[in-house]
Amino acid sequence: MKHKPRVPTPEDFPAPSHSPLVAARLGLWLGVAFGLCFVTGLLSHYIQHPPGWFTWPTRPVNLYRVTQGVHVLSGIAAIPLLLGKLWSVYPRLFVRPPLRQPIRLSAHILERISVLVLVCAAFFELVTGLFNVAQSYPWGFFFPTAHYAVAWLVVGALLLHIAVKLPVASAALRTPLRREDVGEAASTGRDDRDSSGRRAFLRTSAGVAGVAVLATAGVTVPWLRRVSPLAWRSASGPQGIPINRTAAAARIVVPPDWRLEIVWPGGRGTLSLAELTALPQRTAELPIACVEGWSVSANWTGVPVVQLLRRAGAPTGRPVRVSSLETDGLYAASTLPAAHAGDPLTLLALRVNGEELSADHGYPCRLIAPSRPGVLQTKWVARLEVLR
Ligand SMILES: Nc1nc2c(c(=O)[nH]1)N[C@H]1C(S)=C(S)[C@@H](COP(=O)(O)O)O[C@H]1N2
Ligand SMILES: [Mo]
Repeated sequence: MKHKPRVPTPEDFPAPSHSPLVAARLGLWLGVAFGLCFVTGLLSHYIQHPPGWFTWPTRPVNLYRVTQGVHVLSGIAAIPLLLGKLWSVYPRLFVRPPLRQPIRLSAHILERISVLVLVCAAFFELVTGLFNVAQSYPWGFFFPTAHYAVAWLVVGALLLHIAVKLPVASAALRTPLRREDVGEAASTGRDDRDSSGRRAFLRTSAGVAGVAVLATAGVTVPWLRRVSPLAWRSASGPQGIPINRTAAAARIVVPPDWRLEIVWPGGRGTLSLAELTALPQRTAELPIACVEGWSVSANWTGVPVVQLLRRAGAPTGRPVRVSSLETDGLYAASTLPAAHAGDPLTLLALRVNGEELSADHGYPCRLIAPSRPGVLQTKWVARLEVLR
């Protein structure tokens, strides 16, 4: 028998996974994953670029470690869920709206454009996020800015998509997987086959997302380290902590006459390393929690920043700018908000896990503060400046 070539219609894709019952459930899971990813990403952005109204608590000490772990792992879970969802709905690309109703046609085209924006933006976020976690930047733009801007595009397009699909999706979610029509009488053999096909597809999608999370969660959940073959960072760096930027890469040379400089409006003081070491020390277990999702706890020993300021006669209760010996580099300095600067667990650390800080971990001293992104835990500190 000869067929004339023709454009397919959705009826040409009979697999049970191409069902609104499947698409709506995957959409719901994906919505939860994207929602978690967006909220935790927004928090991370605000912590690094705080608007005036924003404050981030210093306790629990692992708070940022948890929110950023959720950010990266929900993004990883979203990758297989998004692929499954696209598989489930792609036959709808071949829906042909009636051409004779121009209003419906233009609404249809607008809706399709918003879906295109959603899919492209979502892929952009997931792929750039994955590359960032792998510390690979095969592109010309600055990752944090682009990743943040496109996140808003995803949220906008997603809200529009949810609004448009709400009637269909909520009906589909209320329909049990076994029947296509709620009012249907006794199920036929074909229904049974379809329903087990739909279940199998959903189970596989959830399973793949679960395995992806387990295979990577060891980067931040210590008791999962042994079951996470794809964890991109572990506790195996020098002194038990990975290093993102080495002293050599940052071209750090500690001058033999290194002194810590403390500056405030109307005053200035300095301390030698011997003087710092002679001050009362505090030891605390605090995590390094990188924005890339990896995190490791360690025992840090040093002088609380608030004690240093008091001793120098500088005012407290204000933000403090922490600068390093690095002359360039994006992370050469960071600002402690007033709450973090005043927290007794915010240390200028001299030792980690009982040893003097190695050059790569920030010798002669580094900042380590509770509930703070790794990128703001400045190494090779040279200067503290109390801001107004
Ligand atoms: N001066 C300086 N401090 C820095 C960085 C840097 O590039 N320069 N990198 C930061 C980042 S991104 C992280 S995750 C932590 C890593 O700390 P570690 O090398 O002790 O593990 O240091 C932070 N402190
Ligand atoms: Mo980092």
